[in-house]
Amino acid sequence: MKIRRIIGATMAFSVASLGVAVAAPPANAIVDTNIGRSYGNVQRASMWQHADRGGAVLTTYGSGACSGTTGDRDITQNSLNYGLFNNWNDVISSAADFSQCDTFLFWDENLGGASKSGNWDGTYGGYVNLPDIGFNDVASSYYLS
Ligand SMILES: [Ca+2]
Ligand SMILES: [Ca+2]
Repeated sequence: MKIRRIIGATMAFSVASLGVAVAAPPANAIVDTNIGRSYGNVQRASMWQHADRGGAVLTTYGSGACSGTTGDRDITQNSLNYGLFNNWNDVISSAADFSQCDTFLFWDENLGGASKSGNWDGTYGGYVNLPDIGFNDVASSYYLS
């Protein structure tokens, strides 16, 4: 009789343990992401999940500095809405550029819709808070020039 009670208590404990198993991160969690590392290790731009460079960061790399003119596109990212970049669509809230690059953000994929651009030079800690310019959590593509 006594042994039966102990076994019963042990089984109950085991079931309770399963009930409080640590949950896996949600599938849509936003994580730090690098783009363009196959081209080189020169940081060209960083974009953050939250304002004031908070949360996860998306960083674009290239083989060297952007060219001195904004008449060309040094790096184009036509969509943040697929594959590796899925979680970054309509997420970016602050941004900074480096290595002579200027950032051009677009509301829609394929550089479509409304856009904002600037030389948000992060070399000495500069950045833009996108809520301040009416562009919070909307960017779906960008290019650097
Ligand atoms: Ca955001
Ligand atoms: Ca968008």
